[in-house]
Amino acid sequence: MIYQRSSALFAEAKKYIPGGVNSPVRAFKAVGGDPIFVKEAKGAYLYDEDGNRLIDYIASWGPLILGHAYEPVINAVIEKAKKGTSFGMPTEIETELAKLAVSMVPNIDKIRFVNSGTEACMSAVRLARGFTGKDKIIKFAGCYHGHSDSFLIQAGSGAVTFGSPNSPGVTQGTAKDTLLADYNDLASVKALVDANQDEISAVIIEPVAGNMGCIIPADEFINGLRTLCTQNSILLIFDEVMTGFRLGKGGAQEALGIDADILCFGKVIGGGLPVGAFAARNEIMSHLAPEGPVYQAGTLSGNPLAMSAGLAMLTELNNKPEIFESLADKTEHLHEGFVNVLDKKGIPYQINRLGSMISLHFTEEPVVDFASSAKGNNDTFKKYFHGMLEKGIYLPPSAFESYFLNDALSYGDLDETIGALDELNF
Ligand code: KE4
Repeated sequence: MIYQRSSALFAEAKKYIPGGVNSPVRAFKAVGGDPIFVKEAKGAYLYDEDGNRLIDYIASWGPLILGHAYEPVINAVIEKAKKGTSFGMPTEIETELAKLAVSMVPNIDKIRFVNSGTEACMSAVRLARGFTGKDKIIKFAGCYHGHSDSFLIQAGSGAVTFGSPNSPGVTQGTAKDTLLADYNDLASVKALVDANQDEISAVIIEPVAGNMGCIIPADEFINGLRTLCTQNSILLIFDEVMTGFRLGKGGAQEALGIDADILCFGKVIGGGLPVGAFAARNEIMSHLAPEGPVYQAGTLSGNPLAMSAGLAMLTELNNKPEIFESLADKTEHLHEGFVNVLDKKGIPYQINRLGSMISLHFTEEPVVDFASSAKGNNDTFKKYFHGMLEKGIYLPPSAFESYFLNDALSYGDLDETIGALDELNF
């Protein structure tokens, strides 16, 4: 594969944009080398600036669950754009998407749209603090809820690459209200609850983690967490920015059988345009301005173009729930193919998978939390990432990410991916 034009574009970008990217994880810092600049995409394929065709396993980090340039989404955006792009006034399509989302997701009566997953999670925490009157939150090492100050405490995803548990710029005043527990370790949560009686407003969690690779919660952990929160009047916030509308219509709540108090969304809900959202039952959402005192706002929140993409996407998923089964079957096929190849190669590995989320870790021990995820051999991961890229397979450029399959992937694409792994010499 030739990447000359991508490298030239990267050099030019670095003159005007910090690190040449608008989001750090795109910069290949975790795997080395220059990032690939994409020219266009269709279905399961990316076409980069050097004319290479790449089979895509990140789907823009999750949103493009039906593949790139999905006709119903594209047509909806084009038609809406002809009538204007933004008004700063309420529009009917916001209500249409809100009604659809509320009908698909358990335990929510109302939803507020914002412009990113970060905004959704940041606003959900403010709402929880406003509703409970308590300041502290618990998050989990390795979970990533966006780049709001309260969350950049041992965050996952790109924040891990920079090895900065607390990003500079996050004040001690902020950090003190964020308590840190370990994923799949209920005792670590209980210890914090006992030590901070009546001070904790919420626990925020990725119900299926995707920012330390994919990690599935143990039944006793996630059920115990729900019980602990209920017993201590602590709101349970499910950050479903990744899992929402990906694991199924009802996301992780449905997949795990757990009722959350506040839900955060992003990615799929916007169909590839900038949409985040947070949602809850009326008792909680009635505290949000202008109905209640908890302030939150946004110039482009509910933007008609973004709403049209999200409405087209969620309508497809709502009308064709078989898509979720198709995605899960394809992901299982990839998993099985990887197992057959990697067992033959005799290298230590773990694969975690739920629905269309999957990750490969080069380590002996099961990956159940941030510490065990961080034990993965990153040198092996780098060889894997670049070796697969050379064969036209585009994977997340970090071991601390989940793959996101899209339903445009064919079984031929999956077998080509498995074959590429088989040809790698680690
Ligand atoms: P955004 O602000 O990037 O839309 O969403 C933040 C966020 C919140 N919660 C979860 C569970 C998330 O995974 C994310 C964002 N995910 C990363 C990928 N791990 C986005 C990629 C990037 O940072 O460029």
